[in-house]
Amino acid sequence: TILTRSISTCLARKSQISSARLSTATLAHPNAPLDIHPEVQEALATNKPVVALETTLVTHGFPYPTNYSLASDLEKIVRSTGSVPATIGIIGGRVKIGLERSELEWLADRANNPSVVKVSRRDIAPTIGAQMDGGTTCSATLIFAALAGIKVFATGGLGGVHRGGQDSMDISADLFELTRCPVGLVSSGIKSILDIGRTLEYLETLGVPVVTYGKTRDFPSFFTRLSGFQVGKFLLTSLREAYLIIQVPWNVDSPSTAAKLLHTQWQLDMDNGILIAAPIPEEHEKIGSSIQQAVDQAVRESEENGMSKRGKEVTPWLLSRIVKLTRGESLNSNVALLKNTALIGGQIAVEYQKILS
Ligand code: PSU
Ligand code: MN
Repeated sequence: TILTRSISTCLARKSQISSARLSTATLAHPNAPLDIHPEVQEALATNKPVVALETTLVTHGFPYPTNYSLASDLEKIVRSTGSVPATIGIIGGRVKIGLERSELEWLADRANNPSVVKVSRRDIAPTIGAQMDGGTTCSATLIFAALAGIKVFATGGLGGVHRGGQDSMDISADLFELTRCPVGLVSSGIKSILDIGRTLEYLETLGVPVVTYGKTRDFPSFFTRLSGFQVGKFLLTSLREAYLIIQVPWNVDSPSTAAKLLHTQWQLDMDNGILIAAPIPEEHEKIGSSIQQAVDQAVRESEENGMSKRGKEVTPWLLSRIVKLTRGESLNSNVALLKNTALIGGQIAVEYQKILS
């Protein structure tokens, strides 16, 4: 009991420290170029569930004005679960954790600022130094969520190992960032343009837990629910049952199980994130396979025309090419899977907060 008491004192102290970090005034560097929206600040200070949302999908993923309405809808969905949304981006060289409508509109309408930066970890300080605007990728969003003490982040597709990545070494910074940010990231897996098998191998090497969410044991394939890759060995919801079913991957089937997993990870001081992969809702499954053909075509084209060697431009180019090839159909699916992860993210954040209180 002495041991457990000292662990709980330690944890209590840790949570005090992290809640003390919540307002900008008490950040380790109080003059850092970072603003936490008052609503988010209040939520964090009073232990309300908060869900981080990224803005690369606004600045480089979707066209205007769909991107603006989508981002607002995602915030609404998070709210409907009882969580507070914190959409993260960079405006005029300041990091914003939680955006005003006008700020979101500013980032969304690229006519305002055609030079808006796609910001991953390496781009943060230069973007701020140049006082520019930026949409944060998963990697940058993870960093700022962790800094603010936000434990759940919902997005569509995580970056990963690109096809041919074993030669080009094009591996998204998103993967490594999950090793240093204690955040549960809910996504529909990784983007369809990537190499799923190698991405899972890489995440395994990095020690990032990967779990599927819901009924399927298959790692989702973004536009479709199945990829043929299973991610682990047994079922988390019932260990006993798990031993009876051989070859079933790690899987959680409820917000509370997912929250418990996050809690356990951090209770043991493993300060890395967890990838929670929620497949696209079933009604979008059918169209998914035809979209996947367009994906494969776009990837082939990018190899032929040299786009695949253009660093961070590759992903936005492929995504817009897929929109053209599918006459916009891929956007509908992308919206659907994003709304789904926002909902699940909100629910998990609520359950996580329940465990803490
Ligand atoms: N998924 C989308 N649209 C996007 C992205 C993902 O449907 O724009 C963004 C995410 O922000 C992700 C980034 O972090 O693409 C990965 O880019 P790269 O592959 O260059 O690391
Ligand atoms: Mn890349």
